[in-house]
Amino acid sequence: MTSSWKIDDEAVAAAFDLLKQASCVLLPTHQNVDADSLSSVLAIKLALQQFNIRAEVLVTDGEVPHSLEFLQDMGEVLLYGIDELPEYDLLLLADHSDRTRGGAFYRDDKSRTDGHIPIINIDHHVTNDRFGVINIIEPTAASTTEVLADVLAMWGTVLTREIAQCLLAGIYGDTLGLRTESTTARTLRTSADLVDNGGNPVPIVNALFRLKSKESVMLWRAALRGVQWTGDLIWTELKQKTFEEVGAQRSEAEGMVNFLVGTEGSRAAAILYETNTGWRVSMRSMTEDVDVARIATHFGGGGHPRAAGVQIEGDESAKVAFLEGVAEMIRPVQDVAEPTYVSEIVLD
Ligand SMILES: [Mn+2]
Repeated sequence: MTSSWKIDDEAVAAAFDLLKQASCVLLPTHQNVDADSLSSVLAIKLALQQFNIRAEVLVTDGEVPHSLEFLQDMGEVLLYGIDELPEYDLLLLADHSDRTRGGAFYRDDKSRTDGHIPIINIDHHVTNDRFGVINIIEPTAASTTEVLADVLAMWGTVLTREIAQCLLAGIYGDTLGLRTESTTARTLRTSADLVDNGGNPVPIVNALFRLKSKESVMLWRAALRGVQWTGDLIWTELKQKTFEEVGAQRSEAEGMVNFLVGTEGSRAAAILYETNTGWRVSMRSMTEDVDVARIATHFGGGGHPRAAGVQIEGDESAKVAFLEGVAEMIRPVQDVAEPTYVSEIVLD
């Protein structure tokens, strides 16, 4: 697969000008922070330090998932709701498909991302609605960190071992270790360059894909027990009380949907996390003609063709309506069926 995207160098230069004028840049992660989100903002913070630009990483869920703790060696982060927010005059939202993705940081005061403090938007979601004053969006990039590898180089950043490790972790996170359809020759070349500059895939692969807590395994047991089908959609649900019972974090179930999507006979997979007001749904597809970003957008969410998410508000009937709606949307378009004949001749 070739990938010919080219960064908008005017936008990259304009972003750098704006950053140089800021007294403090706030770098919030998106909610349900993942490796691409946290690595992106850590890499940006490290890069800006080289130019004496003050920047602070804010984990908007208020906690760093266990599997991402290895990234904290790359720099300090502020936890929303625990650490005091700094005075900031510029926001850089990386890996946010829209301005509402900032978790509790956004929900507690929606004016925070209304644009009165200017926003630089760097992302790779095809559904990104270009909410920034400057938008650097590459929808065919495998991760935001893949975009940043180019952006940081264009700013003249020295690619230190720490920055290389952050960028590599983000690429590995969003490509499940260079295994997704979004992984291009360019992604592989960029990853190789990062390894040449001191990036090490081993701790990344271990932390993201191999090591798991006992609690995590018990959570998976509960999720597997609850596997169901609605049409060609394979799905499971995790209740809030299950997380309490097994003592697991929400992020520890994230791999489950990637596991389910490979099930033969399915056309899409979903995991439903119970919330106070409904469900947060994570969806996957491995089928060329099933675009889960389109389905998620239909229900008010967004994402990528193979991985997307949506929030469902309401009671059980809203959940059933959603599942049946998805099942309908993923139904294969029937070829004109050959008439089938029942033979009376029984062949051995
Ligand atoms: Mn991403």
